[in-house]
Amino acid sequence: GGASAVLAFDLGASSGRALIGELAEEAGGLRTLRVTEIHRFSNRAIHVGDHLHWDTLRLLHEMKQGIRQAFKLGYAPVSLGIDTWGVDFGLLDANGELIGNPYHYRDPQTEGLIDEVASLVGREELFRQGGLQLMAFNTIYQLYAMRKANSPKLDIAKTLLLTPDLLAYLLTGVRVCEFTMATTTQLFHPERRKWNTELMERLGIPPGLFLDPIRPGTAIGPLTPAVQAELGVPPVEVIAVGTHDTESAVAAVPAEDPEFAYLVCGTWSLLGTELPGPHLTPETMEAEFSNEGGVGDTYQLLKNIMGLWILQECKREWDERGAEISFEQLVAEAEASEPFRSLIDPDDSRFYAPGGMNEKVRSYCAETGQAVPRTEGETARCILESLALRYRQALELAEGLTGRSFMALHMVGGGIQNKLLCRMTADALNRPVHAGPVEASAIGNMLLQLIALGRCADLAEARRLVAASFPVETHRPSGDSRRWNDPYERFKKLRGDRP
Ligand code: LFR
Repeated sequence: GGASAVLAFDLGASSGRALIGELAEEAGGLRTLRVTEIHRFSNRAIHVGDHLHWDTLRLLHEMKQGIRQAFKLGYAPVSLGIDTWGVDFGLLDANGELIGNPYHYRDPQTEGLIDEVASLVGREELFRQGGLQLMAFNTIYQLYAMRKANSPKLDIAKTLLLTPDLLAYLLTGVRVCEFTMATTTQLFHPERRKWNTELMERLGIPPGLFLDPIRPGTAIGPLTPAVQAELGVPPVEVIAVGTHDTESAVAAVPAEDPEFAYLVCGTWSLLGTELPGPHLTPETMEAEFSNEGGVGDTYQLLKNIMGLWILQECKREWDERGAEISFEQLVAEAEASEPFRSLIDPDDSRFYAPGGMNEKVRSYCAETGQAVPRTEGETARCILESLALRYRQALELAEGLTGRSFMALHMVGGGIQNKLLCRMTADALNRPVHAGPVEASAIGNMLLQLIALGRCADLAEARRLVAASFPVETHRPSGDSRRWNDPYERFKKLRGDRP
């Protein structure tokens, strides 16, 4: 019923969606969550001069359409939550106005800055004080790039708001900083659980920009009177959920075993396990794992893997050339192609920037003395097998770091619609893959709203609700997983024994 509906905005790098969640009482007192998508919109990176930006105002507009639609359809949500990708931000001036257009994390401005900042601070220190895999898009490097460019924006900025907090601010007028996103900046000290002001000062990043983090599941405030009037809706409460999409997705993993392994599968692949606190050993740094703050007082020890981005970019090129190959057809052609003909290292830095992806895959294969993919099917097969092998490596690393042994892998997110990838992963790992739910980020977003509203007790109860509400498909290893062993050795050689 309408009284218990919540609205989730889940924004990804290529699209955003608005979904309604409704708690239903089933016979026998069992409660389930019903999810309905009510609005979907594209989100595109926009090149402007030398920079790559997000179209933030467009996103705000589409979110307003989503709110309007929720009421038009009669759901009357009591609250809404927003989750997005990590690391990106907007700056507000002294009058509370947005300064310029937020940068996209794939903007080339941060190229080479990992090494430059490491030479100032030291790699070990950076890891110990930030907890993250050193990735060029981390907020720390974006701000350092702006400082190096003498960006006047940085001089007039009063407040930094990470993307979900920025969008919430544009709807409510209230400025907050939600914890899970704060931990993606590399400027938040995982042990002290405080902003790392010394590090900011060393890099010329103004510490005054950062607000004290609030816990996921905290109410921010109602829609502003102006937004209410514009949309003709009542004062819906905006709640800070686990606003980093990865953390929302992990919250929605329907695992019974608390020491489960997961793979959040979308544009990026995040493979990891849940811990009560950060894991900041030298081995973790060597293995290039991140410690990201999660919901429910957790830390997520995870590896960030390039993910389906490579295939999405190849497909975008094929579409632009008019190849008109559907996703299903592509997967079918991949399946029909020769196995293990060529492999790539999905985390090779050449695959990071948008554009020319087919050529990048071909040149990678040629340079490493392998057969060059000739068709869409062969290219897709190469990418998917390489991802499955990378997942195996990451899972083994996670076991080594934590001493846990994982009997299975939970896969969630849009990427699991690619069943070939799920099956390949089960074979590569020689362990069952439990796939579901697809809408994990949006569901996790709703769960934190339900917790904030007192409709759900805690994370454990929330996960039981997911298990009761959404199907999980188990992909078992096909039986001849051994044929993945030689390719795995080949794959590790390609990576030159890097973790
Ligand atoms: C996934 C994700 C990852 C983050 C990447 C860039 O959508 O949020 O967790 O590393 O996007 O922000």
